[in-house]
Amino acid sequence: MIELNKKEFKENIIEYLKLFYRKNIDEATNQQLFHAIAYSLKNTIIEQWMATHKTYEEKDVKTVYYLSMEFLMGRALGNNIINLKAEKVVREVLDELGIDLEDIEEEETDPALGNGGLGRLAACFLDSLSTLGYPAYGCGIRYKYGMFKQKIIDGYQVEVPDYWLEEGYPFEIKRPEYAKEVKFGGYVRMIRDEQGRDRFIQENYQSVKAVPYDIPIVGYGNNIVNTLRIWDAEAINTFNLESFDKGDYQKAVEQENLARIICEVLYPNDNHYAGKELRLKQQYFFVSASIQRAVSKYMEKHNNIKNLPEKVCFQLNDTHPTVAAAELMRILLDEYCLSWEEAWEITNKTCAYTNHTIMSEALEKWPIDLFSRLLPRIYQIVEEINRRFVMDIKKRYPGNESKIEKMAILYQGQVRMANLAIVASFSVNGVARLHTEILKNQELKDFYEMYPERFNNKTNGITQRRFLLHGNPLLADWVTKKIGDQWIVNLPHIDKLTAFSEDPISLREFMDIKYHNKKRLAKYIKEHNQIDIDTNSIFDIQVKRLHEYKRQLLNILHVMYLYNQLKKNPNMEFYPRTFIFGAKASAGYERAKSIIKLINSVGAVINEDTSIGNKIKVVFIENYRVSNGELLFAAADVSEQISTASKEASGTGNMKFMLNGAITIGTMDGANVEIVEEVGLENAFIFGLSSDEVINYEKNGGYNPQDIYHNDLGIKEVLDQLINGFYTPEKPNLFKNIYDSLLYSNGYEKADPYFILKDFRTYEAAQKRVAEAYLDKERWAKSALLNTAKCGKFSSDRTIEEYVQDIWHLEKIEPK
Ligand code: Z57
Repeated sequence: MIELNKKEFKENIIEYLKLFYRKNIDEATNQQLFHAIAYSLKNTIIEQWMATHKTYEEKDVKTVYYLSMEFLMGRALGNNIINLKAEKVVREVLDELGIDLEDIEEEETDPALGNGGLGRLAACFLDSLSTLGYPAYGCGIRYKYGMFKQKIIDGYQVEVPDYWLEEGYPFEIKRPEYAKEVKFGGYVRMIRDEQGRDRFIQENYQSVKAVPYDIPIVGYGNNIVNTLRIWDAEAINTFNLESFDKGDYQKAVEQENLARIICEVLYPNDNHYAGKELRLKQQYFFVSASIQRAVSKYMEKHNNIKNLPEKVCFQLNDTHPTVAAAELMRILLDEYCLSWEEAWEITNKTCAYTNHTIMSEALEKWPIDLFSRLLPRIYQIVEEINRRFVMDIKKRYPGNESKIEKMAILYQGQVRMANLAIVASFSVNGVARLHTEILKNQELKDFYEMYPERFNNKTNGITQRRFLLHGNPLLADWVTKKIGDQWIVNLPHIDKLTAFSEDPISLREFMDIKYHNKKRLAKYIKEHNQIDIDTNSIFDIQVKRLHEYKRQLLNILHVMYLYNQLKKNPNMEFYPRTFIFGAKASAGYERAKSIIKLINSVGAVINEDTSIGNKIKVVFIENYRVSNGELLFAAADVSEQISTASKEASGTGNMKFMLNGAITIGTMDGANVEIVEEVGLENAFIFGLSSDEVINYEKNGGYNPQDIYHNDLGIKEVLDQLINGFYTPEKPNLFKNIYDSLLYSNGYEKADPYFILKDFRTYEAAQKRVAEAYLDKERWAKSALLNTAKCGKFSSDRTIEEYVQDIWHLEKIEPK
């Protein structure tokens, strides 16, 4: 076991401050201290990292390559200290130097190379892979600008570029020796080689140099460090100033430009496909580099490419990296001269695909002209995959044109990436039981019929190391005091807390901790929002990306409804409630941005209205991200998981709240179904249409929200306030778009496509049950505690063990 050495650590901090900044400890800024501390920690990490890779080489291990456009890592310093089990030593040293660790952690900007759930899942998976001792690489893009920073100005979202590398990132290492060339455009020429074989050569292309940067992923206390490898683009040096003709010069400039823009910025869309050419360039860029490198690394140690599947697995995180299958085919066909059948067998045994959504607007369908222009050789290969697949369909379903219509990869001028991913993979998985069932029985029914053995479920999970041990130290210490520290690496152990669920003293302690965390959040809100919130009120929190299907609108309409009630009846029984929202809207998603403005407008009115005696507050957390998420989960009483049933593939925020002892108010959607199964219906507040009901309505053309509007005065009053200037007197029309979306269909959408009015009254009733339940403090405490106790299933450690068992078949490396 390589451990952090106290004396060296302290000396290194002092040394680095001099070396990097010409400063003594007492002169250094907190930012400089952060860097010096991070580098000093990296010393130990590097030792473990090298040892890990030595072991991997000696054992000639099988490795999973997790290909993902997004890794939403969050801050590394605190997490690395925890996973190195170095907290005690670090705190001692920093104490001696008069430095506060929390202040230093605040200096790190969140690496936010992801949008939301999908990117954060990738980050949790890396943490679990290292902690469990499985050989893995995360492969992604080193975006220069990550997820934008959100400012709220006059209630509106304003996007500010996130230049996360501004101060340098201490944990990364550039590895120029592993650079790979990636080619775009041009055309394919067939030649006959000396052995008389047909060879395909890409000509007149543009290319960039993909240069990897490695970031260590430290396992918890086990001496194992895996790698997140993110690729940057650099210009290929063809700029020869002495002799260039016009064509070369032009091309050199174009190549430089391509290199400059390709990794410039993360597309800020979550669950939405925009069809931008640059996005496809990003996809092929990091995929080609990653696959080329994985194949070269394999061939350094093995002589037979045909055994690649024994040592390598590519997991495709959604369809975004699906060109991986065609890229691997290209390498096997064009560089290793395998036959199509041989290449296809290898590819099909090496690629596995995870589906994360059934939302049709998220499905990637590239126009063939764009795809074939940018990736001419890859397109040829996709054409051949499609040709053979269509033959298979015809053989299996003679004369059934509709099967081809639904399943072909190339159809009506588009490349359907999900179809390609399924056909090219040996495994297709959904991310929660309900989601996988919907895939099998509805969305991907035809594929399931053809390849039933490929389909499997992997219910998502989260890492308890970040979201409890790091994010909620008070609760973490309490849990450890009660049941020992096994839960840190074996979350199901946390069920031992059940024994305390009837013990009044334990319940008191549990709620005291919650109270402290609420105070911590209240302080943050005071500083950032200048709002005083009542720490005895119910903290009711909805934090996630802003999307109509997630129904932040249902939540805020209900707040408006409660406010109307209170205004009419100021003396009514009402337990004070703080409604907290946090959400980024994709920069081009107008409806989502209107909903943010609505939340802020409602907040501005209600928070100032003294006539309701501060019983309701509405807070919008600016720039919701991993770091402030940790504060929010720890402080929540109520977890809002209210998506339209069938739409949220899994959700993972739901699990983070549960872990921290918040009670879910939610629909039977995604992983909520399994959460309720674990904790019991009596320890959650479930409401709304079932996924079958929603799917049925959708099949039959929706429902008529007008009936509800005209028959329910409470709802009508709220909706009318969207168009009568109640919240924005100077701009009474501001929310007309929202009003219209709830009541009228247009060319694209049905009226109220997310069933907000349909579910309103059952939601309102569930919220009433919340309010009543909170009055019984002990009962509430028991429920909250049981949520923490019953969340063992939702560790990403469990999820990863299932991936390893069913898909990756990796060997566990025991700690040294
Ligand atoms: C994204 O964050 C998710 C799905 C997508 O297709 C894209 Br693009 C982005 C989310 C789902 O919406 C969540 O329900 C799920 O928990 C998460 O992916 C991780 O699987």
